[in-house]
Amino acid sequence: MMKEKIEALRARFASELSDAKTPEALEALRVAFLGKKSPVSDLMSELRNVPKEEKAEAGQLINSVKSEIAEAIAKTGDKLKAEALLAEIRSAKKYNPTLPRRKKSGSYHPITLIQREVEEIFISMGFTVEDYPEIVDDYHCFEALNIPKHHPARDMQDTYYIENGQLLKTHTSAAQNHIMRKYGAPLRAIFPGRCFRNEATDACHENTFFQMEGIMIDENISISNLIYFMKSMLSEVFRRDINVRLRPGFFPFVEPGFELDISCLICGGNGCPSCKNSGWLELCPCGMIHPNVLRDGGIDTERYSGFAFGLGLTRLAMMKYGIKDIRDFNSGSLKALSQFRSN
Ligand code: FA5
Repeated sequence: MMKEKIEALRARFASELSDAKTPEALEALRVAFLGKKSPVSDLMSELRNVPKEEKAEAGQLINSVKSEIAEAIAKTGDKLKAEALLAEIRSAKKYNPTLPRRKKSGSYHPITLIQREVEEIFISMGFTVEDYPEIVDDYHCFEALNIPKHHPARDMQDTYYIENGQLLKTHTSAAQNHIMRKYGAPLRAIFPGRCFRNEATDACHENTFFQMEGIMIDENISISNLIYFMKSMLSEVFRRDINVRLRPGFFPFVEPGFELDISCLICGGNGCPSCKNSGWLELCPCGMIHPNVLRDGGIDTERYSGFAFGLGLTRLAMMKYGIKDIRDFNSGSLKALSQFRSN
């Protein structure tokens, strides 16, 4: 009788165990089969009524089913824990050794920053921003600027020629003719660009540097307009009083022509390598556009006149950011360049 009850208990436990799929269900099963009021405890109580000669065997059977149940519950508990761990690992984000560990943002080059700043200033004064190639022809770089072949003014810009007769733009003035022809008069435009000259480099001379050209053509344009725009630009860029001087300068494409220098902000005007010990830095030659240049650009010189300037953008960045040596700009040194704003 006892044997049959134990077999029935085994069968019931086996069936209910197979339904226990979670740790909570398993714990409930343990309490139901091994707790104080359970089939096992009932069997223990019934042992009292078993005849004496069968008691020992019946007791062993009850104990062995009790340990079987306890063992099965422990084993199933371990299995459920292992399955839960596996599910957690599978649902976790996959490790990818090729992904960058930390997002590192770059920074803008100081030339980009100064260029954008000056562009904003001129845009607010009604100028458009134009682009022009770095490889140009002789006509645009020189002849259209009143610098014919064999003119001594060509010696001022030691030029890199390429085999097909074209050349690397020595100054942004090379775009003047193209832009005059593109828009006609009246016209207000700036055109920044990289320039190349075969120069011996020092603290304020590079073989590759940036300029920003500007032209304004309209009726009744005079030197006063030129001085007004130059002053406005410099006071916006530096946002403080700086010493400026205007002196006569020769460029075949302007008449009259000027050199606009600023007092060196690296040494306060006392003289240092950045200003070749003069205390002044040549920053922005300018002048009234020569009638020959206007005519070549298709502009009616009876009606219109204009001014042009060629701002040394790299030198302006030196002064603005206190960079003592112009060669730092092209150094590619992340240590130096990453000090500038990243947005
Ligand atoms: C010119 O290039 C003229 N096209 C400027 C101009 C435009 C004059 C319109 C009149 C009217 P210049 O060679 O001086 O001029 O150069 C202009 C500016 O570019 C200089 O004042 C200087 O700030 C900068 N610059 C010239 N050469 C270098 C160089 N090697 N390294 C760095 N900056 C330079």
